[in-house]
Amino acid sequence: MTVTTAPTARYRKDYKAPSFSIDTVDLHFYLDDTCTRVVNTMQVQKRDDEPDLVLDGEQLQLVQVTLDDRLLVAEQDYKVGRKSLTIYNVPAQFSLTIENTINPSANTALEGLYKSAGVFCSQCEAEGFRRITYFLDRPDVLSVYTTTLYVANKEEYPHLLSNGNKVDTGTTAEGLSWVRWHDPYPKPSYLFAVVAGDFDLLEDTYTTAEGRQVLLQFFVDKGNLNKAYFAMEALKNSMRWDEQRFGLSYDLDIYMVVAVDFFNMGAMENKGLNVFNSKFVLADEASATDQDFINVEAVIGHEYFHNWTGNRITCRDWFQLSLKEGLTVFREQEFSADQGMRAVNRIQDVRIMRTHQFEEDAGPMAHAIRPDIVVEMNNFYTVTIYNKGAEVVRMLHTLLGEQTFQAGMRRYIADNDGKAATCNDFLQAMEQASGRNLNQFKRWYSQAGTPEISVQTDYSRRQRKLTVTISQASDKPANAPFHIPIQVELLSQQGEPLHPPELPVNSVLELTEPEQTFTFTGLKEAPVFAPLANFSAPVKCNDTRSLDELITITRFAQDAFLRWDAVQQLYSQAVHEAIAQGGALTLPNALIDGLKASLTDGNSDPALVALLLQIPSEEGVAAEFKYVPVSAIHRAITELHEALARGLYTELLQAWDMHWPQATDKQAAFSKEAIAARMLCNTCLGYLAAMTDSEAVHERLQRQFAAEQSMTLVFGALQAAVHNQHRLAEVQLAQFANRWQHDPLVMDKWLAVQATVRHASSIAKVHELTEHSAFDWSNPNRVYALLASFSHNFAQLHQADGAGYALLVSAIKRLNTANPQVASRLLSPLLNWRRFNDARQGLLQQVLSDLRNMPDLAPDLFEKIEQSLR
Ligand code: 0A1
Ligand code: ZN
Repeated sequence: MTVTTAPTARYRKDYKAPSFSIDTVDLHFYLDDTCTRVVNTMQVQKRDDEPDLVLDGEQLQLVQVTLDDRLLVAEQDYKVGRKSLTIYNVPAQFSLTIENTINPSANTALEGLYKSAGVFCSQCEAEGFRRITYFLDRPDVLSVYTTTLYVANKEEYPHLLSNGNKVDTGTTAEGLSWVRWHDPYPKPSYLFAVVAGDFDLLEDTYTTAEGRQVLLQFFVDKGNLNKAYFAMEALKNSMRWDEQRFGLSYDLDIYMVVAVDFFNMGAMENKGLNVFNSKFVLADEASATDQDFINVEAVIGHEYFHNWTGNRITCRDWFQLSLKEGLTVFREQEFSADQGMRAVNRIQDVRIMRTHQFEEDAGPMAHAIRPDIVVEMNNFYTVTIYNKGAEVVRMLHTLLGEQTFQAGMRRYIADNDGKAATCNDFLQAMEQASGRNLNQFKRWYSQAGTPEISVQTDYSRRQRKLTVTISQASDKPANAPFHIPIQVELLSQQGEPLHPPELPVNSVLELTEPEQTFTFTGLKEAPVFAPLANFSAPVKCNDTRSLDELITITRFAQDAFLRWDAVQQLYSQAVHEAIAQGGALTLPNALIDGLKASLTDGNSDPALVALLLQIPSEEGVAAEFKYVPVSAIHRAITELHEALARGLYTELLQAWDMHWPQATDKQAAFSKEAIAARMLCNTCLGYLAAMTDSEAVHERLQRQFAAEQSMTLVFGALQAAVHNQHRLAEVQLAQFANRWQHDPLVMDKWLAVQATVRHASSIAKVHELTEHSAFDWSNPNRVYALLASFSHNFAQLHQADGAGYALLVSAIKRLNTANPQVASRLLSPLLNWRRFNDARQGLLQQVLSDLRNMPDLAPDLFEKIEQSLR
């Protein structure tokens, strides 16, 4: 966990196949809070002429080692290092038994086996198994596991779980109860899991297309059963969807999901035994928002889809992480989209890319989706590996089309099932299925950075011809040109879609050169050219389109993303002008009129209208600047919010009133229509609450806050009041806390909403809330809700006096040894100091060097700070 010497980097190019295979693993866990005994028997085979077997192990107390029934002697037969166990001169084939102990209660890093909130739970990805026993803890060593769990007190731990099928139970002569599990599928150690605890259990079954009856089990904290039904439905939907769209069925007779309160990440796809952060399982209407429900469905799907893309076909080494994560995020996104809100989902995914991934790609931790160098693997569970990885898979899908892409998937699975594969194996399958050469496309895997495309159009009325010149440039000078699919729309001035003969049927232009020209003929007037429909590539677009063109696109483009994006361009132009001129922000009348029309016409999808009204975040605008003018951005965004609130006041009220009945319709509670109505009501109220003197607003804020049956509406009202510092804020905050103090997941919302107030008072508030009983330093969800939320409150984090930095840094210091993964997540927003003015640069460099000098600096933090300061 901590370092005294600088941790060393590992390089992708140094990959070497393992010298040994471990065919079977027989594990026995004698569970105990502070001294759990692990007995691990492995059947090992030599693969080359390496004399010694070197196993990974960290923070283990070794008891004894036996090789083929011979008790080994320390120093003579083996050596224990700080992070390894070396067995000298082993035979070609042997059985090795290692006995060691671990302390689950002291494990606050939540990696390996830990005990929290009365539950024993493991987390092995990426390199946590080595904190359980000595092993070849790398994803290309696949073994068949048998696991036996022993407990002294069966009443305290009625559920003893591990991967695969339960094969036997019993009681030892000493009175220990035990349960044995066997997983027939060879797997890497990172997919191993054990859980022991007392839970409520929700059961159901699913029959696969192949006729297999699968028992589905959800284990949740006592009293929470009624909050697990939605997740169960989501699981069954995922299983069905994967059969229908990808032709993939589940392969065991049991699928278990355990919801735990202490977890660093979202969830984990352990074979047959998923472990979930409880916030991605538990949901009911009174305590969870629509977005929470949508997230539950997405994460349940994600972990389920890993069974094929991750578990059956795993990664050869951790540099290939995006092989499973990018592909599985793509599958998860398609699953969510197929549930019915495709356009809304796509726009939300693009927002994540633009605000967070572009930022990461422009900072010191920028890495390709298949990185070349890693110090701490836990630092690479990033928006780049996950979300950009999914965008790269999506580009392949765009280039090949659904049918050919699915043929490529079938090929990939046929060739790699049961193996540890590489990103190149995936690309090779796609090449073979499509007959296309993907050599240039492969650069998306090896080159970091965000390409920027520029578009120039030239129309000749005489020739009735449009000439479009598209060029690409990279923010990383060494990059070679990318293969960029650019889906386009051509519109007449009146907004009709145009299909000149040169436009491919799928409307996708392929940019492969630094600059390329495309011509379109038979056009009797200058058309509007709209590139990057559906955000067909993760690139920036240097936009020089006129106001009129943008307005045409907002009104007539077929693609919802293009319409949304054109409005975003208009917001962005207004913000940039206000910043450049230092003056008041103005919005084009045509934009205001268009928004008024969308708010009041009954035909537009209210969810899309809500998204049109969503202005860029301070962070999003900052990402567009090489040098970030913090206070000017803050001022411009505040003005934009107020200008819309004032300019649209009447229509916002009207829209709220129009959608309120649908938003509160009990019959249609979770229909697409009701969700969309609530989205728009919340968005309207988010603006209206800025009109602090309006009685009409006051009344609606109260009415919506009182809509007890729907957390979406209650929290929407609370957020509107708090973020606008409305006079109702304090009383609503108090009432909300009073109503929900028993439910930590709901109190996380209460913490987060206060940490994201765009006002200088938020720093003192966050500080004060760290002392509140709803907060707990040892629980990652609480830390993320309060401190990670604050770390994205851009202008407050970057307060000129350094108070925001001080707040975050003290939290990072506190978590450095207790939970380095969580500490490392909080650090990211501080790394890009080069993009701020001199005073902030100085402050940031100071806090980073301060952290750098901490005794016992965790490798997770070390890697990021070194990258940032070099
Ligand atoms: N594979 C999981 C994510 C995950 C990664 C690491 C973890 O602990 C360090 C936990 C979960 C997923 O993609 O869902
Ligand atoms: Zn995943």
